[in-house]
Amino acid sequence: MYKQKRIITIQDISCLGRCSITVALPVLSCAGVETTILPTAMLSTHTGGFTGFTCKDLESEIMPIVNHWMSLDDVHFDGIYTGYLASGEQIKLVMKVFEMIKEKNNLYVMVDPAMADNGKMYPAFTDDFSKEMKKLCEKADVIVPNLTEACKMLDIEYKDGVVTKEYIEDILKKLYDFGVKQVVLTSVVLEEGKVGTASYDGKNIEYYFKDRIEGYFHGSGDVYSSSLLAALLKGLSLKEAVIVATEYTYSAIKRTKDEKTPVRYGVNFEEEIPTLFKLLDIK
Ligand code: PXL
Repeated sequence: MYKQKRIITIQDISCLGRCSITVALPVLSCAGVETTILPTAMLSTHTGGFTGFTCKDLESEIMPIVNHWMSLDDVHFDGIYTGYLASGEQIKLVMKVFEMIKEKNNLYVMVDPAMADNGKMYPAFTDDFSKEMKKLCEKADVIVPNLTEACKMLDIEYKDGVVTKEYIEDILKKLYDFGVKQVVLTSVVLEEGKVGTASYDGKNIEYYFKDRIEGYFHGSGDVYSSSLLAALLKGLSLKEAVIVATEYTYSAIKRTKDEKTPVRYGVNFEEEIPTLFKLLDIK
């Protein structure tokens, strides 16, 4: 019998600017996944490309919310997906949440260590935050770092531009040694003008590339991770799920670029949802 999957996504609510929960919820819902939210903070906008944003930390709500869920004897969760987390303290709490929920459920855990890009940490973080994020990644089944996040967690040099397969495959193996089952490394450039993903499941390394679209597109990492998880929960292989996530994210970025809207408001993933349906074979 078909049983609908129910997951929990743990990340902030950035009210304006299409990222984190405001991306994960619609994308996963479109894929038929029931998406429970555990908001860790509420911001007026995300922290990239805006100044003067507000931020209300919701850390004190996390345990009461999870304790309530755990008191319900007929609730079941299939997975947890974490994205942007606001502090090292929040990461520690999230690790506790993993333990509590894992006790009762056979969970699939995805960690997107959303904290850095283009060689730099996001404005709210120092390099030390990546040490905490590494510990969270060690508790995951699948991790989705970009190249910058991988280098920060591994404390190795970030190389901009074209890199070698040796450099990428060494990183993939070191990330796999965190104890995860699947690694999906994004922002990989092996030749000029192309950007893509390298993935590793302990057996095979796969690559998937698209033409680079010039520009920096806020929230595109969240579109990627959410659609990747949607595809994995539908039972697609890692290789197939990477194709779904890459093609969907590419289509949203392309549309945004063509529309010339200010990129800090995120990518137009909404009007590309029919593309996601086609990729996931949803009628
Ligand atoms: O995943 C991107 C993201 C999510 N949430 C907040 C952010 C960012 C990126 O800057 O600032 C609050």
